[in-house]
Amino acid sequence: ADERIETGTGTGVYSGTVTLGTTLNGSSYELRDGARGGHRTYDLNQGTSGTGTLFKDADDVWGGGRQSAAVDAHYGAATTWDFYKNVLGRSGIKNDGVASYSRVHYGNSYVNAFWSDSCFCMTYGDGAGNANPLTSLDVAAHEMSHGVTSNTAGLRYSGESGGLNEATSDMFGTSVEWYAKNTKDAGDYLIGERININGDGTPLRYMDKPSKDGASRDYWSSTLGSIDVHYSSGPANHWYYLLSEGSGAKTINGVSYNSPTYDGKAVTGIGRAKVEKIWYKALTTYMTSTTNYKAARTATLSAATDLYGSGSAEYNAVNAAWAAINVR
Ligand code: ASN
Ligand code: ZN
Ligand code: CA
Repeated sequence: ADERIETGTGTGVYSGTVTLGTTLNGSSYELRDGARGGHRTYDLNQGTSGTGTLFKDADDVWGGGRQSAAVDAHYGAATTWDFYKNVLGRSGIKNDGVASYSRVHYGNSYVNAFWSDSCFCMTYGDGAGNANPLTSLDVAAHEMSHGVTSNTAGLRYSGESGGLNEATSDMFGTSVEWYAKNTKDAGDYLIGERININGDGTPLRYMDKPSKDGASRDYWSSTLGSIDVHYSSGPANHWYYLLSEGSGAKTINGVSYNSPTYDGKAVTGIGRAKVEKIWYKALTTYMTSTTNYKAARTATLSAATDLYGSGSAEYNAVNAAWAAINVR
C-alpha cells in the first residue's frame, strides 16, 4: 500500500494542541513518526505485555478518549528526539537514527511510567484516583533519557550510580520541557508537576531543593548510596539547578525557587544550555556503569575542560556547584 509521511495535529491531556508526526497508510493515518526514525505509539488497552494496537485515525486530527494520552506520549517522544538531535547532536537513543516506541494505557490504574531495555520502549499508566495519566512532557523525556543513559554510560541502577542515572533523566526531562516552549506546560525545575501524583497538586520532585519532597537528599553524604535511586538523585538534581540558575531565591515562569548550598557559598549560574552540554559530554564520554558522585564531579570537570577550557568561568562554576552539594 502507498505510504506517505504526514504532519497531523492533536490535543493531549497536558500539551494543548500540538503537531504530530504521522504516516498515511492506505486510507488511515497512523501514529508513526516518519521524520523521527519511525517512532510508533500503541494502545495497550489495559494489557501489560506486547504492543497492543497501533493508534490509527481517519482524519489526522487526534485526541479525545483513548487518543489523548497517546497524543502526549507521541509528542513527548518527538520533542525529546528533537532535543537530543538539535541541542546535543544525538540521533535517537542509540545515535543510529532508529526510534524506540511508546505504549499507553498500561494495566489498570497504574501510577507509573517506565523505560524498558528489553522492549527498547516507553510505557505509561493511566494514573488512579486524582492522579492523571503519566504522559506529561517531563515524564516522557525522563523515561526516554533512561534509554540514552542505558546506551551510553550505562550507570548501574543502584547505589550512587543509580542516583546519577535517575538524575540524568530528571535533568534531560527538565531540559526537554524548557526546549519545547509549550505554552500549556512552561519550563520549570520541578518533575511531574502536571500529573498530580500526590493528589494535592504538588510535584513529584524539586530540583532547587530536593528535600522538599520529604525523602530526597539535598547534599552528598557517605550514606547516599543506600537510599532509593529516586532520592539519591537529589544532590545531582540540585547541582543541575545550582549550576543553571545559581543559589538563593528566584521566581521563574511564576514558580518560586530557593536553592541552598552546603558550604554556604553562593553559586552563580551559567545557564541551562551549558549545563546540559557539560552533563551530556560527561555522560557519553567519561562516565561508566560504576561512576559515583565523586567520579561524576571529575567527569563533568573533564567535560567542562573539553568544552570551555580548564580554569574557564564555566569550569570554576562546575567545581563550585559540586562543592555546594558537598562533593569535592
Ligand atoms: N518511573 C520510574 C522511573 O523512571 C520507574 C522506575 O522506578 N524505574 O524511574
Ligand atoms: Zn527514572
Ligand atoms: Ca517539570
